[in-house]
Amino acid sequence: YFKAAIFDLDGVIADTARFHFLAWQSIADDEGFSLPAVVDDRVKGVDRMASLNIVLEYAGRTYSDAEKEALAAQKNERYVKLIAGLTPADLLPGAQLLLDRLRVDGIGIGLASASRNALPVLKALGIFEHFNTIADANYISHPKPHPEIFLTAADGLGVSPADCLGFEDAEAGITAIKAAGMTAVGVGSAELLREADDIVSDLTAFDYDRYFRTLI
Ligand code: B16
Ligand code: MG
Repeated sequence: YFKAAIFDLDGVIADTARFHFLAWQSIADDEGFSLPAVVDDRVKGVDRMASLNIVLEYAGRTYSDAEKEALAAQKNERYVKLIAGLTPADLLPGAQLLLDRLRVDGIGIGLASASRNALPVLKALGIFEHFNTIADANYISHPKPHPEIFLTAADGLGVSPADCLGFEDAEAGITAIKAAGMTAVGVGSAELLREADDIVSDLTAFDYDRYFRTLI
């Protein structure tokens, strides 16, 4: 049995990936180019500046560092506006029940999110109190697929990586979990998340008793 669960945020717990994509699309619109749908998957789990670099591949010209800083800031302003209306209804299916069960069973709960907006998102969704430790992009230096963010969360929980189960919707995230020496549950497309040890379409399909000991 595992002693801790470490979650990615966007696309695993929170239905926010669509807002990231919308914000990038509006930046592309302003700049006069369009984004193919595949960008939605390409920016999943990828930090803000690296996401911008992916977006600008479709721009047809190069941008200076100063221009990039300005566009990244603009995208974030728009994203922050889009998430201002988040409520517990924006939790993804199965997330609330899983977090509640883990808490009741005394399993450590950690967050490993590339988003610098993770804290306000958790608070708006009403699940901030469930987390025993939070590792987000504000506190780490190597983005996913580097294992640092998952190792930081395990450290915060005081649990060794081998006893942690990681949940991710992004390929880079699964790679990070595996590189950290943890077991990976992919949430979403089996095609994209091939490296995962287990794959579920969403958290309602997660087989709790296979991984965690139920106390009551
Ligand atoms: P921010 P996760 C990631 O969060 C998103 O999947 C990714 O699309 C986004 O660019 C990144 O956070 C940075 O977000 O601009 O808010 O810092 O999936 O790792 O929880
Ligand atoms: Mg994600």
